[in-house]
Amino acid sequence: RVPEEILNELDSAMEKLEASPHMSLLKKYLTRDVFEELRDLQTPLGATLWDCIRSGVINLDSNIGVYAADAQCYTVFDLLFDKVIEDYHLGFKKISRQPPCDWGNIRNIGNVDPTSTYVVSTRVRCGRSLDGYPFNPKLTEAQYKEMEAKVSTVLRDLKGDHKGTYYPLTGMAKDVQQQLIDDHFLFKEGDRFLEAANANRFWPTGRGIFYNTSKTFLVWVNEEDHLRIISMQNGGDLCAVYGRLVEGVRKLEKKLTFSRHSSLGYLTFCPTNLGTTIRASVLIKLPKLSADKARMESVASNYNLQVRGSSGEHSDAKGGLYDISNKRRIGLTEYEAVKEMHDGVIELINIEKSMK
Ligand code: ADP
Ligand code: CIR
Repeated sequence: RVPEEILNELDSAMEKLEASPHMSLLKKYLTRDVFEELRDLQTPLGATLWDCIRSGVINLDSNIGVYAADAQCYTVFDLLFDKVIEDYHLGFKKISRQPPCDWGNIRNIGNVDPTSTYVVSTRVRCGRSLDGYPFNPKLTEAQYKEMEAKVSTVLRDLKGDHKGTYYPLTGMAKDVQQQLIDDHFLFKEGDRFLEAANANRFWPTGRGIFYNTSKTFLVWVNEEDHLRIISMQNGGDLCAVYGRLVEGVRKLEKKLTFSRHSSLGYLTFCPTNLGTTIRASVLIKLPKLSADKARMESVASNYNLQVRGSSGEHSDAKGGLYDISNKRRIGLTEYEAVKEMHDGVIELINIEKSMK
């Protein structure tokens, strides 16, 4: 049974949401009917609706507002999650199935800006969860340590292009950490959405970053997801960036088992990352198009692209530098997700060139 104090939290959460002027996907889809259906449910690990919605209730200005406290939440609280997934991923329905992993023919992906006029850098990341472990809110301190030991051992063994060093966050000098964040390599600290989701418990225990000497292949350990696998470099050579990511993931898959759901694909903490978990992005300057931010956002959305600020999600675009990426991650293949960014960014550049 869901404890009385959690039910009380849920009842006041619902009132708070109903009074809120912000339209998160949580507010949009947690209708009274859905709320009544889900209020008294919990997963086998004991996760409640409150665990899933607390981030969006504490941060009423959330875009999405929900996280899955454990993998079972996607099933137990499906009345809420399915709607959020369908809305965010532009039409992935409950009856849809994520196709099998398909990286496609990497050589068909080109440079999005061959003259290096607009694109400053290119990055492709994916998320992975380790089979047998819950998501952040349900992990114990001992599990964080165990997972870090397991993953860092595998990472330290990587060869070739992916050979590198693992740096735990525990004991990292503050200035070193800040420089890595400023240079776009490391996750930020104290994200209020993750904090309210109960995802920062025992911080910095078990968290860390791995990278090769050129900082073109990186792995985040135990931030929002168990693993975030990243490939990035300056310029617009998406083929090189994507190829390095695919090879890196293939090497890691040989040593680690990742959780995959029969219809949702690779499982992640946030429903926006399910499926391929791919976010392919460029940091780009489009001075004419971005003079009207609303117009740029609407043009980008025509190509299923999302616009973020220059330091990632919920940040500002400093110096006119924007982060433009594929929005959908589920309901298409890995190759198609990357191609969506590739084709859309080429179109945006063409529009910029045609503007007076
Ligand atoms: P995520 O990509 O994992 O969803 P964020 O939006 O917080 O998370 O971005 C993480 C970091 O990656 C930020 O520092 C962001 O500026 C950086 N980043 C994203 N895209 C690029 C890119 N194309 N080139 C360089 N850095 C990038
Ligand atoms: C929010 O709801 O705004 C945060 N919890 C972040 C959600 C992830 N957003 C996204 O667009 N990928």
